[in-house]
Amino acid sequence: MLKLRHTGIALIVSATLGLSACNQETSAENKPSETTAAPTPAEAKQFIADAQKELEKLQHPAAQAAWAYQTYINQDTAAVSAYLSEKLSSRASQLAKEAAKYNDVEVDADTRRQLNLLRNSLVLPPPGDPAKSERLSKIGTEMEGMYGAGQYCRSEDECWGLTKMGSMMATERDPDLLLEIWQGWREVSPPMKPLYIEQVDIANEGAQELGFANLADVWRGKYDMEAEAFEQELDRLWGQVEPFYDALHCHVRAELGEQYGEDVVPQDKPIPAHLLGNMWAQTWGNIYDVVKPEQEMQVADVTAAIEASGYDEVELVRQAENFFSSLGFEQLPETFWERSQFQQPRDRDVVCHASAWNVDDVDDLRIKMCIQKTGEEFAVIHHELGHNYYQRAYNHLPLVYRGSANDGFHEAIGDTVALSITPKYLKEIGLIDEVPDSSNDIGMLLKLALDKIAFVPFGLLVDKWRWNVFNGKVPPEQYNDYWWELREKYQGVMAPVERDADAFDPGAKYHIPGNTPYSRYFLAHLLQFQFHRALCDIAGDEGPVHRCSIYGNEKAGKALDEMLRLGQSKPWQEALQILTGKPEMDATAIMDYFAPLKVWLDEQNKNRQCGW
Ligand code: X8Z
Ligand code: ZN
Repeated sequence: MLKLRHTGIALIVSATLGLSACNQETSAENKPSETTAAPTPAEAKQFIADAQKELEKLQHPAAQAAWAYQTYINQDTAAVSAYLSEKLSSRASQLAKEAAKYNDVEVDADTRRQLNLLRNSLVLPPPGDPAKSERLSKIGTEMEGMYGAGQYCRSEDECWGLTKMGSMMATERDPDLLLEIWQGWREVSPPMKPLYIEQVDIANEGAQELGFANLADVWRGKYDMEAEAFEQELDRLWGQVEPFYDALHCHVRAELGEQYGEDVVPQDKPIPAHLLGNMWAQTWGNIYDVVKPEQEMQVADVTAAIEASGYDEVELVRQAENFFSSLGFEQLPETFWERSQFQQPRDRDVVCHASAWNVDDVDDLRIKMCIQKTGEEFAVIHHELGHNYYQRAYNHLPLVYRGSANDGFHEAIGDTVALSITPKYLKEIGLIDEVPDSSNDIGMLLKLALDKIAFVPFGLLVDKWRWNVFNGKVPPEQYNDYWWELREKYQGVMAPVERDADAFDPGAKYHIPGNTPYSRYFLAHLLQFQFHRALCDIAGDEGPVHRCSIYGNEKAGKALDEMLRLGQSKPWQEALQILTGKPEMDATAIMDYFAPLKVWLDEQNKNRQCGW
């Protein structure tokens, strides 16, 4: 699949890459000749092979241009990137339409899977009309640039970018300052709203030309099951996690009430979104100090350990590479070190949001980050490398199979490895001196749950918002209200101040202007615990799963690689079965991992009024 963006998952074209201009004449040359006879299975096979060959050629320059743009945002890189991405996606869309010609041909299962994947491969399918296709590509590129270059100016000579504001959200505790930053960053998105509305219209038209009801059906149709069934599956999984989330929310709200006063944090309402240590209130680990147990607990402070070690950004990435090497994965190529962006450049705008790329779809692996030397970002480095190792593991497959089993798998691999960054591992690599004994486990579990369990409802609601925007149930005048309705309903988080009529708060989250589907992260947060449990079993670890590290275990590495190598060639259920022995996604793994914490939370919450 084409991997233009982070995970490279999105086949043909990543979202923002739109496309262009293969006009009708050009495409006619490539169309199979019109014959009256029904096409044969052999012709179907030839078609899908040729289609992939052609798209492979188009995607490399498009990915190079997208990389140039995202690491140096200016009008020229924007124009070239939009142009090449349009070439790619318009051709992919034409080929997807042509594939319909083989709908009734009796082909083997593998050919059928490839034809289906081609039809479903675009994130934003462009319509056949070249003007609309071009416009779609330009809009995507423009919104990405608006986000990347976004900043908040609190005065004429003091402007802050997202990196700075993100770290202030994590560490500042003055509620007025936090509110200023929270509101300030959201000034970046109102100008995106007209573009977003237009984009939804055009991409829906493209989806309809491919035979889908709308774009929501394209997005929900990538999971080897019916779109409706997929949505129900997400709700089922959320139902497994919800009681735990409610307990965590209850404890956190009570402690925030103590910290800031109950007039700032009312105890019967959702939590104001600016107090949770993260710009989007999606992970809460940064406020561990506010909500930690009263009883003194030793919890490894990875940020402090990194600071003490003196590691620079590259050394942190080397350390993460070393983990994968210890599992038996081949080292990253020299070009990875030469071409990646590890630090935010001083002299130009870039898209800082972390991503992993395989630019030539073979071995031109890179990450693009603006690394902060914190424990949180150390985990993100592993997350990104997980994408790179996955991309390399499936690079031998036909183009449409170069993706993960489902997109949640891609997002889960690096996180799975990062679950093995245990105190024992940190000691092994010399970052800490002592492994805290198990009487400290509740502290460790609480810190991690603030990231992993707190994230789950956010991971769910982002695409619930988008699906209902795409299918027209939520019209533009309700975009922002509906966003906050979902935030309150699922997360129990509310806007700290009334929102302006022109606010477009979803646009202040990267994946909305970046058009990166988000259900993948919801799935990944559950899958990573399934993978971790399975790998710890394979490694023969007999202790509690939250103390298990697979560092250095080649047997576990081999089992992981076996799944990665399948790419998207088989339904995800099969890939999951290969690693875990079961074909179902299942939240009991994350629940079991944090089980001791649930007992502790219930005890803390005994005399509290929970809920909102
Ligand atoms: O976007 C990402 C990765 C790149 S695929 C850094 N994540 C989501 C986010 O930041 O919102 C990882 C977890 C959720
Ligand atoms: Zn990712």
